[in-house]
Amino acid sequence: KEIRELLKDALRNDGFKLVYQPQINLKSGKADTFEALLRLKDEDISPGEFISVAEESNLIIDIGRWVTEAAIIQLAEWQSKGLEPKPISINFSAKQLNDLSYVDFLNDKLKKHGVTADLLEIEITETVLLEKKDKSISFLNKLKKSGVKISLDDFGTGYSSLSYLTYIELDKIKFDRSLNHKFLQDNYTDTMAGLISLFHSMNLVVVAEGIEEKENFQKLSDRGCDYIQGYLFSRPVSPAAIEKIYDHNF
Ligand code: G
Ligand code: G
Ligand code: MN
Ligand code: NA
Repeated sequence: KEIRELLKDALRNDGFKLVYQPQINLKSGKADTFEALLRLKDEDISPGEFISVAEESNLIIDIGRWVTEAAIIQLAEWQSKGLEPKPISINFSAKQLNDLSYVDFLNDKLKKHGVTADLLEIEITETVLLEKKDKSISFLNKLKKSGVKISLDDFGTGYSSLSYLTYIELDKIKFDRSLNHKFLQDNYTDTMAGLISLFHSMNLVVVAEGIEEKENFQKLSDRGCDYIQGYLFSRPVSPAAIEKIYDHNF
């Protein structure tokens, strides 16, 4: 079957699930945000593959809404179990800027499930900021006004113009794995420290993604990085597995 058909089936028949990867707060040593990553329940197709099909076919609009509500339901479930509230972040494709009632949808679902907006983070990439500038900025400002947090994902992989950092109020910046690998080599650790303090001066929380080695974790920690997300601490795992490490000291 074509991937597009599998995605349509999954939307109709509850065929998607979310797995979660913790971001470790280096001050507390605990997980305090969980990134939701989409999976097909019954198919062994990587998200790298099916997300691009979803984007090309516009199915990403409905899928993006499914992800949004599923994350909100998860927040409500953890809340009802008495767990300390910790945010979930979700990924947002540039194509979803065409979903003009997305912010209304999001606000409705937060209300319906009794979840406050500050527990949801939306991860955007540079392409979201580059495409159709005026329209996307007003979309993002409306999103921001609803109270959700906005983070810039995959920093260091694109053009990384800094001017767009002034268009909208971002809360977090996530350094891509490839950037971390380059700048954690011995000759560039000062550059890494400088980048982190540059973003701190803009009141952004800095997350380093894709950290697999203890040595790199230590370097980032010494240079003032706020959060680390990577296989060193945890792969993306099921909600049940997240509950087991919810308050764990990493
Ligand atoms: O864990 P991983 O292999 O899941 O993710 C591969 C890629 O797919 C990443 O770039 C990630 O941002 C993207 N991705 C995962 N889940 C989602 C989602 O729910 N929505 C969007 N737009 N992208 C996602
Ligand atoms: O594009 P985005 O940053 O949303 O994608 C997150 C992707 O990075 C997911 O596919 C996730 O599984 C993957 N990832 C998270 N931590 C690590 C890591 O330590 N190493 C590698 N190779 N991939 C990681
Ligand atoms: Mn992401
Ligand atoms: Na990334």
